[in-house]
Amino acid sequence: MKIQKQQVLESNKSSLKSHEENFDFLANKLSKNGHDVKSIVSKLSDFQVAIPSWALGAGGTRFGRFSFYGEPSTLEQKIEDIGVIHSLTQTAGAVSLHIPWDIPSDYAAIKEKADALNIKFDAVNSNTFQDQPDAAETYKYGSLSNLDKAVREQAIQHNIDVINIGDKLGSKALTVWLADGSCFPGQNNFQTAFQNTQDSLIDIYKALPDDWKMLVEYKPYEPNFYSTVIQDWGASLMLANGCGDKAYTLVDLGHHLPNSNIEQIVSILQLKGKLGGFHFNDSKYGDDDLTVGSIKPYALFLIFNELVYGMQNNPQNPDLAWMIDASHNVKDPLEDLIQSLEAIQEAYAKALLVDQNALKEAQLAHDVVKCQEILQGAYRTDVRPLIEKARLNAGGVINPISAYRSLDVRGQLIKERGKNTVATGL
Ligand code: LRH
Ligand code: MN
Ligand code: MN
Repeated sequence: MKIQKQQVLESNKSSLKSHEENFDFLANKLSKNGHDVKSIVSKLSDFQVAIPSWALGAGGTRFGRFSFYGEPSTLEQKIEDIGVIHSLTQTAGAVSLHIPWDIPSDYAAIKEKADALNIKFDAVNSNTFQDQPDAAETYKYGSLSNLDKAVREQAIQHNIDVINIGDKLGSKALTVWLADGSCFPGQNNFQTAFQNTQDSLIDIYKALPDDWKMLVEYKPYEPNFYSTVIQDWGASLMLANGCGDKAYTLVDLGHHLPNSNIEQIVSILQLKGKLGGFHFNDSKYGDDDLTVGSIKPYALFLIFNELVYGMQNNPQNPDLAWMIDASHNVKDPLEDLIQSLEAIQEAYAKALLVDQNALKEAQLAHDVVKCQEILQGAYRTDVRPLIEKARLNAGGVINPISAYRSLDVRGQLIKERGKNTVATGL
């Protein structure tokens, strides 16, 4: 399944006029208020988010999984699906692979396929949270933190193998997320587990090519429910600092205890030049991995407000690896990803509307009401015409969900792949 240019043009025909009217109205208003609309639209067009290979099939929970049919079962098919999303949205120009779920059998063929669809290989993810069928050692009691040297060595070697796989594809970052921790008090010595993890990460870091980054992801709980070795940004930052300049903290929106001030976390990490990557999702309770912006869109906007501030004011922080880390049971996964991309673009566009100079002045005057007015004024703006324009300029469709439906993408995928497909991964 490949979306043709002609289909994109066809799909835009009916809504072009009303889009132009809405855009002109908004652009006029924003320009009068001093905004550079052209630059905002071009920033939106440039913004690309990686799609993880595990989000293209129905996710499921440990209680059950309900297939959506026509799901991809090979890496080629996963890249084709991302190609569909990218053709419509022009925002999903990258894939993030999880090894060993997605080891390419033919590197040249995979690269060629991705190139043809304009898809880059973003960060590669290692997996030491599951035992592999042919593995000599088990990760039941941890991987990089394990008390057993042989287990640590196996986990270190796996991460080095992942770097080598990513290198062949053009990836430039390794994301390490560990399930390591304990389920009961006394099970682990916290200091030993942390020190082992640091030493193991340093061994992996030594194998990192010069132009690569290592992204250390944190998460407070699950699958371990008493302690997790890399439980928060502080632990991640300490480990990254212990490795060196190419190691950074990765923030996953779902990996915080309730009510954590995530915007403050990303802000301070950028100040220190140590925010390396970002996993988008939304949640009501824990690491729910729900569609981005579906539960707390204002929180997402506040986070983007800090990210935009950081992108404009913190040259010490590198460009970020953006990725959607969502998956669930009840939606067509491709529609869900399109909705997530839309929510990300929306929060980004609104954050670009925050008048940073006015905000600074209001802060200096201790005008708390004005500060809130400035943020909420941006948040309350309906920015969808800007996002539509950004998509149109880049060659995408005005309304990706309705185009996806009117082109009957899922129906085509079922025709091609059959009903009884099972996506590999989570
Ligand atoms: C862990 C996590 C991590 C994994 C992905 C499958 O909860 O967020 O990023 O790689 O889920
Ligand atoms: Mn994640
Ligand atoms: Mn997660």
